[in-house]
Amino acid sequence: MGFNIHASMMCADFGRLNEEVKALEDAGVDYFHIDIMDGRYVPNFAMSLYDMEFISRATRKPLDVHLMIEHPNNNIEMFLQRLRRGDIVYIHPEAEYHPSTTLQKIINAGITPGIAINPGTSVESILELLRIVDKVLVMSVNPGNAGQMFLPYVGEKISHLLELQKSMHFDLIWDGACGLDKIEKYAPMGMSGFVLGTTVLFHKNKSYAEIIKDIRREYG
Ligand code: S6P
Ligand code: MG
Repeated sequence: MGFNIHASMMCADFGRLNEEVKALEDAGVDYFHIDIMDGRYVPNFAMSLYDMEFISRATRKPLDVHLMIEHPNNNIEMFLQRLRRGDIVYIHPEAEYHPSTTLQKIINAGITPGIAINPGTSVESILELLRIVDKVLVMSVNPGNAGQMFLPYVGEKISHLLELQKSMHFDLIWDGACGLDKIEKYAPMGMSGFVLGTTVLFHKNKSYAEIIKDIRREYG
């Protein structure tokens, strides 16, 4: 089966960010998930360009950068020039007039292109973009915060995307309120990655290494 674990770094302890990165890397996470928020596209501010750059330098693992910003085309170069081949950048199509132009910039920079799909966004409205991207981040909470409740109505859309994935060749990654039940159900169905935040990975009484070892042992 095989799936990737993405650590949601907005949930980490920024007072000891270097140790957090090392502990997560040693625990075996596959990606460092970087939530960038501008206070306009979403009603919150989270990580910055420089947090992203710091983490990129602190690890050899890839980053997946989730841009929750308005009109990323205006300044996407600032992100792209700080990233490496193998890193992923997801944009929100609703935040852009011409999302395909922005995705082309990501591709031209040698970075893996992705889109993030909000709970209220239909697959039909982004169907053409699915032909361009390699990664699709499917949001099961509204974007803007960690620690929210799973929105069950996204279940049907996820099933639809899992079906389309077979003929359109993108990878699906789960973002938001990801619990063990979601990994158990969706990994065997072909979900290729899970963003883990406060629901299972951060602020627990177990170490990152123990949590990730248990997940791999249970779900493959
Ligand atoms: C939400 C953001 C997510 C969260 C993640 C946290 O806007 O895109 O990546 O950081 O969902 O996980 P949890 O388990 O606290 O919901
Ligand atoms: Mg995210």
